[in-house]
Amino acid sequence: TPAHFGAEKNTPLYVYDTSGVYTDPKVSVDLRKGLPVVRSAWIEERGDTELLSGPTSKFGHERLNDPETAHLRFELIRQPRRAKAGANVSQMHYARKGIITPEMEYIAIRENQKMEEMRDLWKDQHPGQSFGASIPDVITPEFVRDEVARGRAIIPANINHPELEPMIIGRNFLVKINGNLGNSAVTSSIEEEVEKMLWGIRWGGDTIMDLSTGKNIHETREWILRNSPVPIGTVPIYQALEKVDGKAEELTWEIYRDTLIEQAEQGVDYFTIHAGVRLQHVPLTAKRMTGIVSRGGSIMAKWCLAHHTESFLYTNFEEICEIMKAYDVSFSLGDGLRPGSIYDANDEAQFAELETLGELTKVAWKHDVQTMIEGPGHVPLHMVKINMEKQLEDCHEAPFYTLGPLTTDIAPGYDHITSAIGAANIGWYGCAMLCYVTQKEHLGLPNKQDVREGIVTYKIAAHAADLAKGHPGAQARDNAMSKARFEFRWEDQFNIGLDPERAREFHDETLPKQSAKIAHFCSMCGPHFCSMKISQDVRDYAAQKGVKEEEALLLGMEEKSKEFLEEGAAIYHEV
Ligand code: IRN
Repeated sequence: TPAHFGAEKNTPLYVYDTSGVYTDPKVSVDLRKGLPVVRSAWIEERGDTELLSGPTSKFGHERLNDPETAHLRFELIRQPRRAKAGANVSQMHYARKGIITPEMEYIAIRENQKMEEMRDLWKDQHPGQSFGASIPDVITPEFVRDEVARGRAIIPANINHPELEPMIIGRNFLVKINGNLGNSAVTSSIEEEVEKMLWGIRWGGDTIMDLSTGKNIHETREWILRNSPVPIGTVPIYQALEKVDGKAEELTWEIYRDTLIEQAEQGVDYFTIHAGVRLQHVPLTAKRMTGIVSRGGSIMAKWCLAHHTESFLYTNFEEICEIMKAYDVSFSLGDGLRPGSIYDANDEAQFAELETLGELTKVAWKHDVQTMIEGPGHVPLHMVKINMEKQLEDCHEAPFYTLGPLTTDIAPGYDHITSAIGAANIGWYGCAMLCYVTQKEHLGLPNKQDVREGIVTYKIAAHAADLAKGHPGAQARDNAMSKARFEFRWEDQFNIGLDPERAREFHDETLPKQSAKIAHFCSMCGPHFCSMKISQDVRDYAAQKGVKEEEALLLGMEEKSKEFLEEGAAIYHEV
């Protein structure tokens, strides 16, 4: 083995952790009181915000006095903040002024993964081959600031979400994943949704979107926000639609605007806003196989057609920016016209909307409002790359955030896989965040187990993309795992993996005894055919005889293997 991989040298492996304090055995969180407000001092010391006079917004205040929802109320009422008159509190605003915020410093520490060391190791094994280009060896706070200032990365961090552990979304950082949850009119309760959020971050969700559409949307969101260390995103048009009893044509700008303020005061970190669905785009979907499949997109298309007028999201975009910068809510410009089938992929409607999103990005940036762009959907593999290229060009390198994409339509029940294939590819090409799709997609609301399966599946896609992009830190975990595998350190293999519980469970299915945890084989090949074991024995034999590995193979393989087979058989029979 190369010297730096020596058997005794197993330095600790630090992994990026999204689970907050929940996985710290020394801490217990009372879900009715919420997480400690770790970010408060950072927000307050900037001196650019003030507390709102009432306990919460007008709408929130009404809810507080509503006896019908009293039993759902969050125990702790936190007074919301807002930017002082005329102030812009966005991270982008600070970045552009050349100021490094504590959030940026935190992110720089978080994103660093022994990168320099990893790059050296890689060069050792692949002399003369180039490594990832745009990602530096060390992520400095200045690099974070610069990426945010250019609009190439965003830090979703509402000033009313002090429980947040800041993170960054951009293509020169680790690829992130989002997990969706939320009740619908048909099923699920607040407890279940909070539980799903905790579960989602436990397995590695970098952000969580609360897509609740049923009852008690406000209360559900409050519980989720107060207990979430990761950014929370929403689609405010869903709640606005609830306020008009589901009748899209009755929506107004005023109802929508108040919903934005209500959610911004609660602390939502990013909003999906389908402002790219313009009246003129709707006819472009007429020839589609599956029409408009975005929920927000279809609501806005219906409103535009019913009134035969331009979308109020588009016409009021500047005012939306004013709200965003008063709380530092980031835009996630929605892809309301994304394709809903392989047949509709990359059509005129989809790309017309993308161009509008690029135009709106410039408006948002004029206000120093952080912006990312949502993308498809359903796209066959050979059409994935062009999506990334067009997005970079049309949207001026604002981060891309895609839903999969699903690379085929024929596997209901397995859409976490059909989509993770597309996600890994688009992540490799530069997509900054991957929105998970669960195995329940197209079939029903995901439960807890679906959330775990979906998140882990997407962690795989994101990590595969990091490796392919040549992210210098990404390989550390692979190296640690490979080494543990080669050295038959079973416990380490389980723990280094993305889902230790499942790995242990699968291993123990056939070899449950403790003695098998130190055995130099598993039940896949048995003791006779373990290639890793044979290869390691060759190395030991070569070292012992003072010969090269190739010679050792010829010299003593037969004799040695006989010995090991007997030894292995003894263990195998015992277990
Ligand atoms: C991500 C990329 N494109 C869409 N998404 C997510 O899909 C979006 O952020 C939201 O979580 C979900 C549903 O959005 P629609 O159906 O309202 O567009």
